[in-house]
Formats: sequence, C-alpha cells, structure tokens
Amino acid sequence: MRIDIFTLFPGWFEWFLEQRHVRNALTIGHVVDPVDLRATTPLKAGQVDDTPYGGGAGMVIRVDVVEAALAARYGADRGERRVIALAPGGRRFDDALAAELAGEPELTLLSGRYEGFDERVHEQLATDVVSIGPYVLAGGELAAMVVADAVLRKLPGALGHEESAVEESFSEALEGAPEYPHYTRPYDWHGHTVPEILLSGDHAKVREWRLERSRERGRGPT
Ligand code: 6GU
Repeated sequence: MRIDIFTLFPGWFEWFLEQRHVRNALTIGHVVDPVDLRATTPLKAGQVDDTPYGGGAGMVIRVDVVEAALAARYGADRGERRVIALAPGGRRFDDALAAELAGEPELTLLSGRYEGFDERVHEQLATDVVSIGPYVLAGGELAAMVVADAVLRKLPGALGHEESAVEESFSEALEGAPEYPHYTRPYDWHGHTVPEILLSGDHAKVREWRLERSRERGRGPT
C-alpha cells in the first residue's frame, strides 16, 4: 500500500511516521509519503489559497493548486486511483470504509486547511470526501493520520498479532459491535475482580461470553 498525503504542513507527519506500528508497516514495504502542496503551486510566492467568492471569513485552497500538485505526482491521468479529500462535511469514516480502503493498492489523501478546499476539488479532483466525525478540526492533517492509521493496521503483517485486527471493535467478526471487555492481572484489584468465566479454561464458553458482551455494548456509532 502506498499512501500519499497532500498537505500544507508535511512536518505534522514526522511524528506519525516515527511511531512503531507505522514504522513496521514501512519496513514490510508500505509507503506513507507527505507531499507539500505548496511545492508545486503555479502561483507566485508560494500562494495556495484565495479569498472566497461571495465574501466571508477565511481563505480557501485553490483548485488549480491541488490540480498542479496531483499532476506533478501522477501526471494528468490518475486512472482508478482513490483520491480522498478530508473535510468535515464528508462521508463519515468508519471501520467498513477503513477495510475498503485497505484493499486499494494506492491511496491519495488531501488535507485542507483554512476554510478548506474549493468545492471543485471535492467534485472534480477527489473520488471521495471523508470526515472523521461531527466536529471541526483546524485542518485535515489529523484526519489524514486517523485514516492512514486505521487503514495501515488492516494490512496483513502490520500488527504484531494477525488475529488482533480480525476480532476487534466494529469488525464483521463481532457483527459490527464494539469489542468485548479485556482483563489482565491482577485478578483482584481493590475488590474489583475479573469475571470467573475468563478463568474457567472453557474456550467455547469464553467465546460465547465475549460475543454477548460485545452485543450488549450495542452497535457502534454510525
Ligand atoms: Cl476530515 N477535516 C476537518 N478540518 N475537520 C474535521 C474533519 C476533517 N473530520 C472531522 N472534522
């Protein structure tokens, strides 16, 4: 998997790229590449944004700037490539979308700043517009990291334990429900003990108990 992340702040991703699970993914051949939107701007003095038509506060990232950045990297024809603009008004990111994106050979993430992208970036340059939740962030960088993180950990070999990603919160194995509760030592912590069934050694019963707890927690937020 190759993930290119177009941003005005490539430095934000340095910390992300240093984290162990991301480094592991890079070690086995995946690529996460922050691309500076400003580096390829066709405008003078590194300009990337402009005042909004119709007036109002804030600045809007220009569609020709994003077009030039994509063309510099991919040429004029992006083919089947999935280009995902991160914006608060987009489709809500969830586990199913993470799994779907993990099946793509390459991904492009567009992180906006200021008041976001010119609408024509969403309509003409992106294949998807994705939001990570009903709140407004200062920019799409954190959202891009959330998407990259959730997608990378779906890839085979990216986690220490292969099963961890199969039976986890919101996954199909758990019928889309949140994960069951986990316990480890100490058995008795200030009188709060661990459910006896988990110590029983009866794997079928443990499975059943976990599935029940997972169902009890209900379906995740949609
Ligand atoms: Cl993708 N971008 C911004 N700026 N805010 C958000 C978001 C994205 N998703 C939720 N809030």
